[in-house]
Amino acid sequence: MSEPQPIHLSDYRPPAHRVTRTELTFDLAPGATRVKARLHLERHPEREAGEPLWLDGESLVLKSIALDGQPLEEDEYQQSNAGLKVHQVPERFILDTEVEIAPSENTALEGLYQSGGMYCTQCEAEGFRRITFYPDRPDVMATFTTTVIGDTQSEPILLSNGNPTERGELPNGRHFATWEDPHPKPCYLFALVAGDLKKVEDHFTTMSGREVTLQIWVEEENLGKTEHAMESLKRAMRWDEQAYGREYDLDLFMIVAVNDFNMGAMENKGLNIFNSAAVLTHSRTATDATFQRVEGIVAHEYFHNWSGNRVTCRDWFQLSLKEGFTVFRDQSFSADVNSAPVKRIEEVSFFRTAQFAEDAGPTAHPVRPDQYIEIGNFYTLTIYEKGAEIVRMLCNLVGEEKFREGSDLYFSRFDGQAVTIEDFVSCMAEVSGLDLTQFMRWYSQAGTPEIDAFGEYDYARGQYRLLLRQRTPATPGQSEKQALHIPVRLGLVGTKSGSDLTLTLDGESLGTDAVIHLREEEQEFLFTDVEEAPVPSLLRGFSAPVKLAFPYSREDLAFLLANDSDGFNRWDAGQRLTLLALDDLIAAHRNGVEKVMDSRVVDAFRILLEENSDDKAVLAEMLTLPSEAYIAEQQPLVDVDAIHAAREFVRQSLAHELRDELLAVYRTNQSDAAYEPTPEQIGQRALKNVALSYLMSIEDEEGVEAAKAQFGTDHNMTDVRHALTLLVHSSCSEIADPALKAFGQKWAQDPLVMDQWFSLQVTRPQPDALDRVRYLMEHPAFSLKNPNKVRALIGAFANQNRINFHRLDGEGYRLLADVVIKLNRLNPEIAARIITPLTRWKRFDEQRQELMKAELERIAGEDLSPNLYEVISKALA
Ligand code: 0A1
Ligand code: ZN
Repeated sequence: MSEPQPIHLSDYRPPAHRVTRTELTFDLAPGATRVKARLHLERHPEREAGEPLWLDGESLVLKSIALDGQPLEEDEYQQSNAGLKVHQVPERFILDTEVEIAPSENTALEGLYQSGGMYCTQCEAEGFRRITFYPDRPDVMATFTTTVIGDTQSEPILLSNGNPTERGELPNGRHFATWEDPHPKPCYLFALVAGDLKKVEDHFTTMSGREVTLQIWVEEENLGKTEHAMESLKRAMRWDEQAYGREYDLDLFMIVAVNDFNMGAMENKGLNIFNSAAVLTHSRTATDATFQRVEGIVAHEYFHNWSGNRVTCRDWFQLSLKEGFTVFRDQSFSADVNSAPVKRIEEVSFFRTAQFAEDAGPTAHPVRPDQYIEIGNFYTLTIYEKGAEIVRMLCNLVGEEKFREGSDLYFSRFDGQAVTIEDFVSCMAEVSGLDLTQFMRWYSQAGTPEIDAFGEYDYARGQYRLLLRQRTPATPGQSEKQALHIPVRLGLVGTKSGSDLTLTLDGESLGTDAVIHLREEEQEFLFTDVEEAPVPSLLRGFSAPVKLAFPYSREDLAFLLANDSDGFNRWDAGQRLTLLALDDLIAAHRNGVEKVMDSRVVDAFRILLEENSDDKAVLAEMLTLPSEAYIAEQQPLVDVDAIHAAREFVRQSLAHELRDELLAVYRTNQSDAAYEPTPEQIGQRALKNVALSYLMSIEDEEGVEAAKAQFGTDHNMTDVRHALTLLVHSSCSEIADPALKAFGQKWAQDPLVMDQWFSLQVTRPQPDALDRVRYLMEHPAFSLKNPNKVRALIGAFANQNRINFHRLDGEGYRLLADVVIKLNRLNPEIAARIITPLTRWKRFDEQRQELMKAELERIAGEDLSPNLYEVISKALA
């Protein structure tokens, strides 16, 4: 392995020179695009005179370079594979360069590349250096003017950031368009798109009465799939005005859909570029989950216009400054426009499965890392989701009103600047008067804190004593951990009354639902005037991103499931109850003992099914068993087969015991109303489909008929896909095979539906799943060059088909490693992501550990990209 060197937060210095204005001209050609850059530069006031000029640049062929109009001699500058140094420069000057790049060769999808017939860019984090020589760092902010020259025929549409100022014809069938972005921005927010695109247009009037034109640009065949994104955009724009007082600041806002994209979407100023999977929807092609995801991502990217663009990051260690805050903003938006309790359940259930696993693995890192080799590896659940949880805690600590005051202060004080996480938190401290010094440890300390809680009720005194103990396990590079400031929201639910008791702490009445602050390693809270024995409802709403253990009995949990006033904790009580039953079954499976279903779980589920809850989405979540991945997170050593067997046993036992109730729920929630992605309809479909899943787990005759009919009715993709998945995952091949084939033929021309077709096949539990992966990798619709396809086929198999990926012959691991080795050359960013399940090898039994490690070592023998080098060396450390 070659050894790329890490970059450290503690080494930060402002750049020696800054760019105030950037003028770019692109002359597009697939294999030889010419980029001319005119940079208006000056010495940074905090740096001394006489320092050389450094410009980042990778894979660029330099054609010319001139300083203040004078071509530079060869000894006046020095070029390396990382960039270009000009030895002597004046205080203020203009630098002109021209380089050549090859978009058609760019399979990494960073910088300027081609996706299908169109050109597009991805510059975050460090892609701009693959376009031209530039100080490619977020603390250099300039205004941009961009001229794009392309073919009139193949690139009739030429887009960039800001407002269009000029366009015209050129000789040889060429034309040009010029764009001006008046807002100073770092180059990672630069974007260019050119191709044969069609648009859907709408308008938005801002709170101060300005008219903004909204455009969504897509390939012609996708014109019918933009409505939901447009509606989501308008809702997000209004919401940001109302919730944060933030108004849009250009006359034009554009979204472009591209098929080849490494992530979900990108917040480039005025020109958001989206993975087509994160923007296109239609009731016939997209599921409810996709509709909701699109709404959230459209909002996320739009919200970045303030949290990220107007106020940006000083350096990439501060990534969570924009991402954590913006995720919190998009979560709040989604909660406001949908059902808030179900949103919170979905978020937390995902977080506890995936982010906890990251925190427990070899790539665990703080929300603000202090070092990295490749920043592309840090677009993680920790930076995004844990970052959002920290902002949520801040909001709860200072209260909603002060939080708004703090964010107003942050946006006004730092508008147009590149700042740090301290700058953000200090605004919150300033407006609230709170001391957030200890709280800052959340940003610097990696790992998931664990709280052990114990409670004791004293009948005679009417007191409840709650003991909380915190510890954070060691993570790589951080063996010592300090106590965190953990806000624990709680209630005490009276076992007689079934309602929340008044909380009196240190003589002060806190109401029936309050937050206590755990700051020490161990702290005792004594509640007085507690009139009846309570069951504590702890960490309501998941008030802190921690694991909390309390010695609940199954009766306690069934009680909370029935009585807790906090919807989130009701759900969590159900999950905890099921997990206890699963623990017993996992042990039974291991010991070869007969499995017996816990009747308390059956009773609890029966009550849920019979109770006529009006929030069907929440009910659907309550009826959903913890995933295999989440169950695995709870185990000290993961036993893949036992977990699968135990979970299947619970599923089937519930289906047998509650067959009639499930069928009734399925039937009463059938509807032939026209599809709408409303929370009500989505909840109803979710509930009906959960019921159908149970029935199909035992291949109940009427269940199978229902699934077949639901597929055949072909009403909307949510129902069709769900039914098809259940059939393909069952043993009913005589129904599943023709259905699968028909579906594949019908949608052969729609790449986003084909992604679903791939995923649902390779997640089937049958032992032929791996052969199907290999077979489908040869399918004409599959390509290793398209990240969506890699995720749909390889990612789905490795992450969602645990029993087959972890086969004891090691074939699953081998398959993933083969793909990673190919992607190492094609697309290092995707290679370093898709490998994740292999890096978690230490969590498994010895035999699997050996097999996984052997594959990691095989990959390590390759000539590794920095991305993979960083991940593999951590995994093998
Ligand atoms: N800032 C984007 C995420 C993003 C990051 C990197 C990318 O390419 C390497 C693309 C997108 C967001 O938070 O949505
Ligand atoms: Zn973001």
